[in-house]
This record gives sequence, C-alpha cells and structure tokens, in this order.
Amino acid sequence: MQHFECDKIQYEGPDSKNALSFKHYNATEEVGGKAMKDHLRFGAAYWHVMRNELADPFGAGTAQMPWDDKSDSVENALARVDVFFEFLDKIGIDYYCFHDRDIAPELNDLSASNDALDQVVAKLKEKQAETGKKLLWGTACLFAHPRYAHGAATSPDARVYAYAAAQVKKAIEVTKELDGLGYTFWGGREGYGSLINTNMKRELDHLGAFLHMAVDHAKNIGFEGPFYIEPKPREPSTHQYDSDSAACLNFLREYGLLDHFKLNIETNHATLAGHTVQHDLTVAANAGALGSVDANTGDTLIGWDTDQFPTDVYMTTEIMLVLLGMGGFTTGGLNFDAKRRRESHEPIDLMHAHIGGMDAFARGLKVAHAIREDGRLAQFVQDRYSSYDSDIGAKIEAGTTSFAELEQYALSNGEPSLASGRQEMLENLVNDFI
Ligand code: XUL
Ligand code: CO
Repeated sequence: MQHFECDKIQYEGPDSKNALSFKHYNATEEVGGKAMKDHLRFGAAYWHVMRNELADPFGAGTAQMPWDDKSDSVENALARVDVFFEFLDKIGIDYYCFHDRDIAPELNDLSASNDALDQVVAKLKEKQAETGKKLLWGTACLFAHPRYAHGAATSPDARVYAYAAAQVKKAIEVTKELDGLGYTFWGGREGYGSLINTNMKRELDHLGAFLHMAVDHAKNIGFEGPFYIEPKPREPSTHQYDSDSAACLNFLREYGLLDHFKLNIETNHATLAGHTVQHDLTVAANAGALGSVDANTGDTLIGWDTDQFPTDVYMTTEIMLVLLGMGGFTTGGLNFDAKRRRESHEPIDLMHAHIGGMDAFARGLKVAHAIREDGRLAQFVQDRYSSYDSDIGAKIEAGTTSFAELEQYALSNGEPSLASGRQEMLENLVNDFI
C-alpha cells in the first residue's frame, strides 16, 4: 500500500516545473570529487516525520496520518515503520534518527516499554538490512513524560535519575543493535525553571556522573559511535545547562568528558542562544568537536523553536563553508530536525518540505565549494592575519615573547596603520556566487 501520493523523487534540474522533483540535489553528482549524498548525509527525524501531529500551544494537531490508529499498541508502532521506510525510499534519504519513545510506546512500566522497544527495533533492523538505510543516531526521550518534569539526569529526585539512566542504557543498547553511527543527548529538561529551588552545583555534578556512566556502558557493550551533546539555551526550561557550543565544551572539559563527546548543532537552537548557526558551528569545529547538524531554521519574527525547514541558500552556504572547511562529516550528517507548518497537514507536504531542505543544502554545497575553489575569500582572511606569520607576530603565536618585548616593539614602531576589513566587498563576493 502507498502512503505518499508520489513516485520516487527524481532530480530534474533547475528548469523543471515539477514541484515533486529535485532542482539542485542530484545524489550521485560529484562536487569536488565527492558525491552530493556523501557530502550532505541527509537524515530524517522519526519524531517529525512519523509522530509530529502539528499541534501548537493554541490548538490540536492537524497532521493527516491515515496509517496511524493513534493507539499505544506495538502493532501501530510496527505499522509506522513501513510507512517511514516508504518515505525514506521515495525521498531518497539514507539516514534517520529517533528517540526511543518515537519508535515504540511509553507504557508507564519500564520493562513493558523495553519489550515494546525490542519488538520495533527488530523490525527496524530488518528494514535497514532490506533497504540499506542507516541509523545516524539514536536518543532517549527524557522530557515528554511527567516523571521528567524536574529534569532527568538533573532531577532533584534520585529515583527519577535512576529511571533516566535505565532508559538511556537501553537506548544506547538498541542504537548499537541497529549499528547506529552515534548517540545524542539533548538535555530537554536538564536545566531549571528558577534558581530559587535549584542547587545548580549538585545538578551539574549529577549530569557529569550520568554522562560518565553512559561512556562506561558504551565501552562495556562495544558501542563505538561518538556521543553528541545538542546545545539549546531554553525551551522547555527557562535555562538549559547545555545552552550553546561554548557552554557545552566548557562543561565537557570541566567534567573530563571531552574525549568522548562531540556536538550536534541545531540552527534554531543557535539562534535562540543569540548566535548565528555559523557561530556555533565554528566554535564546535575549532575544538575538533563538530559532530553532526540538526538542520532547520527559526523565524526572525517568532522567538521560539519553530523548527522550520531550511530554505535560505545564504544560510546553507554559510553552514557548508564551515563543514567543507573541516573536511566534511565523519560519523555525522544533516538531520532534518524540522517540521511542517500546522497548515501543511497532508502527507505529501512531508515530501515538499524535505525536497526544499535538500535542494537548499545542495545549492549551499555548490556555492560553498565554488567560493572555496575561487579562493579569494580564504586568501583575504589569510592575508588579514599575515602580520602573525613572521617577526613579532610569529613570536606571539609561538609564545616566545613577553609584555616587555612587545612594549619595546610598540615604542619603536609608532602608531599601527590599519588595513580595511572589507566586509561589504566580501559580502558582495559571496553574493556573486549565489
Ligand atoms: C528539540 C530537539 C530534539 C533533539 C533530540 O528541540 O532538537 O528533538 O534533536 O532530542
Ligand atoms: Co534537534
């Protein structure tokens, strides 16, 4: 049975008027000697594609899901798997991501929930073998159930902490069972509503211990994929401890976890933190810790996590410049952590949404590659720092000078004459490629 009223989406080129085709994403076309699909490593989010009913705080869900009987039965969960793999096949996405409770029901009893999860995982494993689709990362949902209202690994209640640990233990195990390439921690409620009732120090110590136990367990069962932390400053909490790339890196260093974790950077989370996504990606990449990307975008007029599909080629270009600059993904990919607008409620809208995101990234990839091939942008930046390549500048970088020597240098060299930053010229240069 077909659940999406379309054939496999094909590349038809920029002149095509067929809305259900790719205009720019051509999976096997090479850019810089590497196929687009291997640069971009697109992933689909099970929670948005299969489980997001498109409700908002003011109204009920609108999404049409004729295949879903809305029950918490394992049968219903198993039926969704077929629909999801039809979706992956038709859209041509090779990777996917899930939370434990997206794929299988929360049954309010840990062993019953675990049994249900095992049944669905067995089916996912079969479908993966049949289709060649891969799990980019798995994760545990530690934020939806009321037991996690005060947090999970930062809950003030040790019984909740233990429950969360059990859930993560199982989620890592099923991720390994499915040959998952990574495992993500998004601290959905790892933060606070108010400091008036919060012991921040104890909560952070508990979180550090939790992640160390996760590392130990991964080692015990032979799960090698990296762990990712996904920064987000707020929502649902007032403040979340993993607020941005820099805060996450600091936390990982403080608790001795940096060797085991990379970051999964999400555009709309970076913007909620008051940064551009390019900023948070760059901070992560500089630390050698940029692992994966949750691709979406926010809305400049709405101050919350709207998780929209990325369509802005300027933004995808900026993202691809960072990714190409670090040599591309290893274990990570571009996971569309994005949902349709509430008004786009038909199954076919899932196709339009992903086509748009994939085409926007294909263009960003081509533009970023062309900018790098051209070389003028990189050359400008290199030249801007050239005074550090020799003489006193080289001594600064080598750590072989002192305030006393720099004072002598400043006294004898007089007022430095500055070069222009040429920001506008460079913005024009980037636009010339778009
Ligand atoms: C929430 C969010 C999550 C994580 C996985 O804002 O981004 O869906 O990606 O838990
Ligand atoms: Co995300």
